[in-house]
Amino acid sequence: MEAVQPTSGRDSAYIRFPALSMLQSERSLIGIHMLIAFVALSIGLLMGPFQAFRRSPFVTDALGGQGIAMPIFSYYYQALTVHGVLNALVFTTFFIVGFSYFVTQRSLQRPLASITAAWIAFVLMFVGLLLTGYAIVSNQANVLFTFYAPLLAHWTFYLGLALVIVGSWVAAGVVFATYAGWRKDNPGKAVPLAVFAIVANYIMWITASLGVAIEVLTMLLPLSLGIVQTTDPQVSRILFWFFGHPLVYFWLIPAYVSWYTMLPKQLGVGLFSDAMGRVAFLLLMIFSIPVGVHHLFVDPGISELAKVSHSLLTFVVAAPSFLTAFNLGATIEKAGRKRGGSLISWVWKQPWGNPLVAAQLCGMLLFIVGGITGIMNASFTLNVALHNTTWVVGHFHMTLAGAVTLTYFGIAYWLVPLIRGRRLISNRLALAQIYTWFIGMLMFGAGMGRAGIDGATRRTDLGASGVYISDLWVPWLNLSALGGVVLLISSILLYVVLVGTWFRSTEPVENEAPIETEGPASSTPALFERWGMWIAIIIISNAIMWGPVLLQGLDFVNGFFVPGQPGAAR
Ligand code: HAS
Repeated sequence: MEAVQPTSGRDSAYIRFPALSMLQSERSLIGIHMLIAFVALSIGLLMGPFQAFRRSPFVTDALGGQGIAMPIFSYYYQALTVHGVLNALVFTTFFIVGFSYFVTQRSLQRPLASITAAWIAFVLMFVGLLLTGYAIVSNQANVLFTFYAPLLAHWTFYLGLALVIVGSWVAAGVVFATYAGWRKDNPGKAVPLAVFAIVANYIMWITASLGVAIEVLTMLLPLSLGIVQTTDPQVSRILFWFFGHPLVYFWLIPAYVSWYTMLPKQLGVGLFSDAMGRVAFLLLMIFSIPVGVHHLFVDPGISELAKVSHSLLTFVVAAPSFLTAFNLGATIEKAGRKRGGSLISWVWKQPWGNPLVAAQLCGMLLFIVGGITGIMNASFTLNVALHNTTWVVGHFHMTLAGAVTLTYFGIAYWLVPLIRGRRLISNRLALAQIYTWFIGMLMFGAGMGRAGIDGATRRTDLGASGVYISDLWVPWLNLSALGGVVLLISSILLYVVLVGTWFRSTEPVENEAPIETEGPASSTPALFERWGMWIAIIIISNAIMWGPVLLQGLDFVNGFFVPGQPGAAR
């Protein structure tokens, strides 16, 4: 692996560890994103097990019928907002932006197009985080991470989130400009798959976040400032979920980057099919937005036609993940067979003792469960029964808290040493952390999912009343709490490893980043990188799939989908 050559004056402050091939300027930038991400996660994580304990009949009974108090944040919904916002919005966004810079700079072997713009993006996001944090800590924003109307927060909450989004747009601009520079210098070459995926992710993200930006700027911020006195919750929910579903793929795609482009290197084999990977990323980019009505199946102000068509497209957006399962399954099997595995034994012939690999493989196993439960959610009839039950909580702890977060841990376990220039403090502890997370999340997800089938409600402070509506929930909520204990242990281990690596590790790092710097050996169709054409398709498909929903929400067209019926009932 050759070191990146400085190409301009600003890069002459060259790296302390040339073998690591990361420019010093980028290293600080990426490092600060990781730092903020993991500090935010440390607070967000702590709230998780306590949510589970508070819902557990066993814990409540042991405390004489009083639900356990939440740590730091006394109010249940405040703690739940901290948990959701810090884990699902702050940790992910800072991690993804930092990781995207790393992948782009390192994979394209060139400095970021503008380090100044990247720092401006960081400052915007950080100031946004402080504003949002102020609103939550001062108990003025108990609106959860899905912050649509009619719940209302202090204006600093919305302004903060708007700044985080604008900051992420600037960050996307830096990545696009770096890619454009590479494209100009490398005509006819296919860009490495990792950067292809990052570019697709940001195109999707910018399109999707327009919805929430409009919601915040035209509805929630004016309302919270008292500029307007009323708002329309249905339109607010429509704009939120235009953004809310693609948001989950914004989290997922960086994990896929690791599975597609880094895991094969860590396993010592090539990816089964690079072209199939590109198709999967394009499909995710196009189909992740026009499906969001599946979060609004029980809303009265949405037509049945919109619900059915978004439901059908939700099955389509699962297709790239099926392609991924096939592509990665073949790759992992190849690696297992190379290690002497046969028809079945390739499964345990993987390096399960390597925390970087184990994190990703365990993440994949959880994603099988998360994927199946997601497809069940997409079915209208099942959704009506499961929506707003703890089943959905089980689903997203298998996907986001399971597959995605475990993979981010696997990435952090090589990226933090690389940034610090020191080896991971202990492979054993890291491994214990990964497996406890895997087991704890399985227990938690199984408990939540099963209780949800029996109708256990999500987003309700069961511990406050000490009353459990159904005895059927009891064993499953207790199982979730047990999962919470295991996850608490895992979280402590995570910070022992990360903080220990940062401050106590003394051995210089030896490993290279597991990242490709070349495109595929075989040629891929130039069509794949015709971004203008894909963006046009995204605009047209969303105009078709969301336009009528929004018009109906705005009451421009009464009964657009159901002629003769009155407009949205609110
Ligand atoms: Fe979801 C609700 C449908 C994926 C996150 N989802 C949520 C919410 C969150 C979330 C946070 O249709 C709740 C939001 C809220 O608070 O209200 N979801 C889906 C579908 C998919 C899906 C169809 N979701 C995700 C991902 C998430 C995520 C990814 C986060 C990262 N979801 C829904 C629906 C709702 C919903 C409804 C609304 C529910 C309601 O009523 O409120 C699909 O994309 C899933 C496709 C995945 C697969 C699995 C592929 C498996 C792979 C692993 C391969 C394994 C290998 C084995 C190779 C088809 C790729 C390796 C071998 C070894 C030896 C290890």
